[in-house]
Amino acid sequence: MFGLFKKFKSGLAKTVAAIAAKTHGLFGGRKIDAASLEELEEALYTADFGVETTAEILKEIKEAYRQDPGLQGKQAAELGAAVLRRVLAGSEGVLAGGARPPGALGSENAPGGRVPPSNPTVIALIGVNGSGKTTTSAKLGWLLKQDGRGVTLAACDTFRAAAVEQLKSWATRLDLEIVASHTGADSAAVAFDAWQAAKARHRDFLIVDTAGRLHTKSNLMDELAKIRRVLQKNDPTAPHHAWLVVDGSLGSNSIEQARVFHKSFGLTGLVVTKLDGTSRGGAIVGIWRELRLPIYFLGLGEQPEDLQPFNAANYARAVFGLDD
Ligand SMILES: Nc1nc2c(ncn2[C@@H]2O[C@H](COP(=O)(O)OP(=O)(O)OP(=O)(O)O)[C@@H](O)[C@H]2O)c(=O)[nH]1
Ligand SMILES: [Mg+2]
Repeated sequence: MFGLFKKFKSGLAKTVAAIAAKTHGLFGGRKIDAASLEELEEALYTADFGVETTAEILKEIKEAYRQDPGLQGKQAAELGAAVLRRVLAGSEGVLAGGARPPGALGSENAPGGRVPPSNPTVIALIGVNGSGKTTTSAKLGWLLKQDGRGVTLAACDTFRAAAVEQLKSWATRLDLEIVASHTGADSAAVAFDAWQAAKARHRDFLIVDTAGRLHTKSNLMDELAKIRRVLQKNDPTAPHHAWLVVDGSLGSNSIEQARVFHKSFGLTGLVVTKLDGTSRGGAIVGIWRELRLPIYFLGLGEQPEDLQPFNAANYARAVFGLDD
């Protein structure tokens, strides 16, 4: 599960166009000057990198330019990418969990020498309506399966008509195991049953899709708390991950959402989706700076393989149009 550089570059193409093509591309043809610096500054603002990060990038490049008036565009892009990496230090979520390696204690009893996990690692995906929870559940299940992990999906959006069908059709398409009930069923009961099924089948991960909800609606936030309580009847440490799925094109709006969800539910990380559809992919940096919640995955398109583990170096180099 490595962040594929080419995916970052193509998925972030609109942001790359705003930063790299307008600035690095332009720099490529000529050396740094006052006009190109101004263009870079404007492009960074427009792409939602935020005041602080933009200032830090400009400061570094201006300093290098002062010392070397022959500074080339590519060198400036390298400096910008290095600043982003520094700012994003610690922002990469690492998904642990799953089966113990063959040869570990008890492995002789396991099929194929693979040690079943004592309990599934539970990932709950939450967020406002339409942020990408259901598609992320499916894509994540597929990604983990590609990585050799056993996965069960829990269709806990029993609220929206057709939500269960949506996840079921993804599960069929990607050949994923799913536990679902009907629209209107108790979502916490589905979570409970899905956990039991995942446990009985020795699955490594249980991915819980939940209904979209406004963070301001307390009754719906209570439903999330109930899902948590019920999961904890099975495993007091569940859910091991509670990720807010945020639409990356919403910029600073998502920061406010995340704050409220974090306060009422206790988030452990983020998935930022729809970055392929926006030229404001710099928002990730602001989100990290403000919230300090690790970013686990980025949604860089609609296909299963477009969900990529967040990799700060890939991200930083991609947006500045550099090679990996
Ligand atoms: N281009 C693009 N589209 C995405 C991405 N992630 C999700 N989408 C699309 O966004 C739309 C909403 O996605 P869902 O997964 O249904 O969102 P949700 O959060 O489950 O929505 P509710 O259950 O209604 O709250 C769908 O059309 C997805 O295909 C992404 O990374 N890139
Ligand atoms: Mg959904």
